[in-house]
Amino acid sequence: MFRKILIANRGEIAVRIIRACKDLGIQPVAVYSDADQNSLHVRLAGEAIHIGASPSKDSYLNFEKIVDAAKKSNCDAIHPGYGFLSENPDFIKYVNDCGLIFIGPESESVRLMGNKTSARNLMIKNMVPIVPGTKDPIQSNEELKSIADSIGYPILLKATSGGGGKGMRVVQNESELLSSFEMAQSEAEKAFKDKNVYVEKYLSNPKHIEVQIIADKHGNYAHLFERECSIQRRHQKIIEEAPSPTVDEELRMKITTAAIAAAKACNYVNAGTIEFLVDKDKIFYFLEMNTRVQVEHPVTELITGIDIVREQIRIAAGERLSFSQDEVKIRGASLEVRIYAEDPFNNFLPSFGKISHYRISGGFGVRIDSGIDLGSEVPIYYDPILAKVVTWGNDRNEAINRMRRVLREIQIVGLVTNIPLCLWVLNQPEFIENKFDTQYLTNKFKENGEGHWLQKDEKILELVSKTISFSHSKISSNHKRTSDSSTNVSNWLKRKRND
Ligand code: MV4
Repeated sequence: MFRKILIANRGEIAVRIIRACKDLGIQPVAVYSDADQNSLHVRLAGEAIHIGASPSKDSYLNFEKIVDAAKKSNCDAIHPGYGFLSENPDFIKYVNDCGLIFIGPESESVRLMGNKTSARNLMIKNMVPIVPGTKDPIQSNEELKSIADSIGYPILLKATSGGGGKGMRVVQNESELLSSFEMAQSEAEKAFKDKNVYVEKYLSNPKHIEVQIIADKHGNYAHLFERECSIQRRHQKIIEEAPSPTVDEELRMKITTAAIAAAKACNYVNAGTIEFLVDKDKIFYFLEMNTRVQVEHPVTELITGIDIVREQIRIAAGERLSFSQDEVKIRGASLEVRIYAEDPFNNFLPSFGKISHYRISGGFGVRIDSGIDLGSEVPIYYDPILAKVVTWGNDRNEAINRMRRVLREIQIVGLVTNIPLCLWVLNQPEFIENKFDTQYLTNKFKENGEGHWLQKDEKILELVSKTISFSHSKISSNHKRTSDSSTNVSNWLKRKRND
């Protein structure tokens, strides 16, 4: 087993991995940028190495600085977490060439799955259903026209090197086709330095359901069932759950079998996720594979009792899966809410600053993976996720009820958070009755006017208990009053425009 592991990440996922290391008796080593000097992950690691300036490209995205830190601290392996360098095949190769172990899949699996058309072709070969569309990037306007006609509108143009919703464009009819094609290509070129675009049939109102898989270096594969991730806004997931209330035994059998086939197809090792779109008739289609540990992995851990990060580390060290497929059972239901430093009352404007009051929740069936603490400064440079609140219940209703209780107990002052929005969703009949899909929040926002829709909802004021409305009004006034946070917001807007 490893003696020391370098965690090439920050925030709540760095904390999560540090804890798994400690539980295994491994010494965790943190890295941090200027902005993260006093952050929770640094304080919990015991040993931490400064790797550069606050912008990610100068620190968390810098290959050399991260590998140098690992060597300097005598680490055996690097855990990348999610985001940053976690799905960069060149980084994996660099780590290996430097004599270190990357806790994740092989570079080649990541490269293969990162290219959406090569992933689709691999799925076809392995009998995994994909969304109808092209096998290869589009070469000409004429080709595009005839393909669009044969698939039928609406179609979706997707960047071959894209993923996670970047570089997609819906085309409703032929009149928009060529201009959309040009725009999609130039967006793809800008974002991924690859202008290739391919075509899929556009599925309206799909559900997003994904399967957690895990494999060791000895050829053992297992799935850990599915997660439902349809409650999202602009490709940012907000609430996830396991199991999916949509998935019955028949669909579960089919979709998990397909997920294992997808993982085997790219010789996958370590933890990964196969994303599917599921339509009203419960027909499922492979969308893409995430070759990393995901934000929402805890809901799977709570229903299976398997520590996914612990398994990741053991697998990278050459050990076998600590369980077999038939030992994995679903027990109860789990819900995760992502707490973001964003103002749902004001167009989701990011909120930055110092946490001046912090009360977290707890109790039976509650897990909180937080990257912040009283006194933490939330910097502008990174993802606005602060913490994840995860509940377990004997059934979905119990998990939802518990989540409502927990969100009302939490107090975060000094920043604006999306907690009121999460509470609102948890009380919508569509959510409770599983009548939602990936378009649910978008449609709700359209109906109510994005930005100020929550304020128009009388019930939310009642629902968001005294505590939260107190925190919120206090936070909003602080937020507007301090010159610091307005400077922060204008800096953030500048950075956004430069991106
Ligand atoms: C789609 C789709 C409809 N039809 N593909 C968005 C993220 C990226 N991974 C793929 N995405 C989608 N692909 C076809 N052919 C709708 C989406 C989509 C979506 C998917 C998953 C979760 C949330 C979503 C929100 C909007 C659109």
